[in-house]
Amino acid sequence: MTKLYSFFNSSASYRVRIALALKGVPYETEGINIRVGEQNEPDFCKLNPMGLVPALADIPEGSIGQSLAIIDYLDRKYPAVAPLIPEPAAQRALVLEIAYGIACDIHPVNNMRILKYLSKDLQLSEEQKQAWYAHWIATGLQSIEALLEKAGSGNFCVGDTPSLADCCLVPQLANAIRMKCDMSAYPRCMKVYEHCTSMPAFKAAAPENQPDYIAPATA
Ligand SMILES: N[C@@H](CCC(=O)N[C@@H](CS)C(=O)NCC(=O)O)C(=O)O
Repeated sequence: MTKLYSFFNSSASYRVRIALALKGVPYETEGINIRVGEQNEPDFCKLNPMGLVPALADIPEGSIGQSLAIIDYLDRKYPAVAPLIPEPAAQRALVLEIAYGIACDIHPVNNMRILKYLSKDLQLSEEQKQAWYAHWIATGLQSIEALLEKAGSGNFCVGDTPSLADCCLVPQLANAIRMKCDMSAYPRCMKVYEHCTSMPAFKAAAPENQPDYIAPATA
């Protein structure tokens, strides 16, 4: 069976889990605990040489890394169910503009290895690291809010059905909310978030519903 190498709290993994659930593709989860460095193990790096989750494996083509490449693969492989990347040029461009804005411009600067580098190598304090995180979230989400306005968003980023843009937006917002960022300036983003997270496919993909979920320490 198809395997998804995933970490419950990884937003890039969460994007792919949403796509798999929307398309109804059965798969097994292989938990990769990025907190203890399992993403850098040689066996995993054979599946994804970037040393980052997710990776899709046990498919006829071998394995695929990069969440957007995986979702594009799924969309080509299962085009009849829940199409995620529209064909018409204008709609497609809007969906990709939002998805790339999140995956290429917002997510990378707040990835775990970057935050670890800020703390361990550059010796930034917890407050400084939090300020870095909140700054790039605010900068990025302002732009995404403007893109949603351009797209005329409602329950979804673009159009009346979920797309790759929603697969990217929901996990990014979940991270920002978990990190206690102020979301009041992004009503369009939050409307999409509230609607999508009420849908069964998005619920199935949520971090707390994953087999490798680790509850936060209470203290
Ligand atoms: N562009 C990659 C990003 C993947 C990525 O950054 N994954 C994170 C979790 S969301 C990760 O594996 N982090 C491990 C680390 O920072 O060492 C994708 O879309 O798949």
